[in-house]
Amino acid sequence: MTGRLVVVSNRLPANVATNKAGEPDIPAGGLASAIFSAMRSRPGSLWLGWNGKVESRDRLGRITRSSLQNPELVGIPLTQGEVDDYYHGFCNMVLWPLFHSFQARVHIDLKEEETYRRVQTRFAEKLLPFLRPGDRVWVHDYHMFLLAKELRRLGWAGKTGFFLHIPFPSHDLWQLLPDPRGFLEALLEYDLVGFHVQGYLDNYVYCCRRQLGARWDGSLLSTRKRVQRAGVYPVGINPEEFAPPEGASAGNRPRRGVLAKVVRGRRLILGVDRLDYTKGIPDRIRAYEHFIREHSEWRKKVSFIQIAAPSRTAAAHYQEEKRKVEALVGRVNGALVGPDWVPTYILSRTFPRTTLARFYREADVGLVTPLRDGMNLVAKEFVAAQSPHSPGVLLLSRCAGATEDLPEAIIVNPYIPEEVAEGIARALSMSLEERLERHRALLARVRTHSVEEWGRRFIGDLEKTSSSMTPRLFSGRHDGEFADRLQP
Ligand code: ADQ
Repeated sequence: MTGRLVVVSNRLPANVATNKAGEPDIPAGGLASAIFSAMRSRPGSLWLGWNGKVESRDRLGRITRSSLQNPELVGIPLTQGEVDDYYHGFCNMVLWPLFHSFQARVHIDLKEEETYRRVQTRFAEKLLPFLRPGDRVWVHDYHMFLLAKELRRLGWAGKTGFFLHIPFPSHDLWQLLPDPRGFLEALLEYDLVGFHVQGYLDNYVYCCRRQLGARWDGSLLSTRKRVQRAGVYPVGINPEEFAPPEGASAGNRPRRGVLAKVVRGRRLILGVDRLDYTKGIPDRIRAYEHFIREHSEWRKKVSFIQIAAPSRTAAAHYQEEKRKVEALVGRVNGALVGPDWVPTYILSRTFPRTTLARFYREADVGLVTPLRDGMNLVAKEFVAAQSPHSPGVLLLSRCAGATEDLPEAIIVNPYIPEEVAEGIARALSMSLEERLERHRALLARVRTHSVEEWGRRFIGDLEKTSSSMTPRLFSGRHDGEFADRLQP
């Protein structure tokens, strides 16, 4: 492999410590570890993002640089106004709801869009002096649509890729952006763009055809000015991290774990999500209530535990969602509760990944029913954690990208409580033979589409993009050329 890998995301990974050898000792799992491992094979790599610090305008030059060498973490501060307008504003009030098809939640403020643009200009200016010819830049997610355009404007001609972690919306929704055409032109400045599933790629290609008259040959998008590669890269997990321990009981599902004690040995339905309106937790609770009412044979024999990790807690919609979920759990429990039986529990906290893996293993049913989700890694973690001798059953929303990857789950429409309720009943009474058959197929897919494979394929395809795809008037030839123009 040639060149360093330079990753850019809105936030730097938090709490990265170093081990004795001075290498990053990051918490296992997730995208951060996949990206770190891709960087390790490229000495001198770096990762740039917001370091979580808020500074006044005259102190924005205060970049933080980690003592880590591979990768070095380069942290950029934001002003309070930028946090409000760029992050809480345009990202969380426009892009997040719009791309998840929650049109009625979109609130567009042109001042916030302006700040979104300005933040990316500054990210590009801060990044440029660090770049060397031969570097590969990999930009992540909707916070950074415009970064390649800004880098190109400053003279960067190197290979630059973009991966979108959330759905790409249909054209009907895309055109509600303040500058739909300009945003697509900016996205075309990347040499490679990647999506979780074919449907998002199809939406992107259609938007480019419709707005820019682009042509598509199945892997390359072309306009008069640009040629870009675009593809599908389903993000995965590290299955080893969630796998049951060697020699795990070959018999029944674990009945003595923490959650089994909570539900007093009853059958267990489990939901695990960040608390966000896209995850559909209230709809899920209502569907569970419907299930209990329609299937009285399961009364007192099953309980539902929803683990809801706090997330974006400063946002008003988080507070609203939290109130809604707690009120609903109270109402459902009040209506259904019987002596010695609590139908629903909500645990509002985060857990270490090893604990989550044990929780998944204890559950008879994994209830993963987001109203919209780019991929959904919980579904894959649930599959990886199951005992191969007596696996639990995954119930998965057809509105999650993961459905394309995990078709052997019970697939349900999360907007139809009756359908989710019937799915729960089916999952709880599924024969061991069918559970084993479905689980074998699901696990094979989770193993094949691992997070390592995701990183390898994306970087491999970025390498394949040709520099002739990015004809430039200016292209940097040595370190100093960029560094002279802008100081870090
Ligand atoms: P998220 O919206 O965060 O990610 P998801 O893919 O489900 O959604 O990942 C959530 C992660 O948080 C999982 O790894 C899960 O284990 C962890 N988590 C959830 N609850 C937790 C808890 N209580 N304690 C500890 N950990 C918890 C975005 C997109 C997704 C896409 C990913 C990756 O919205 O659609 O799958 O990026 O691209």
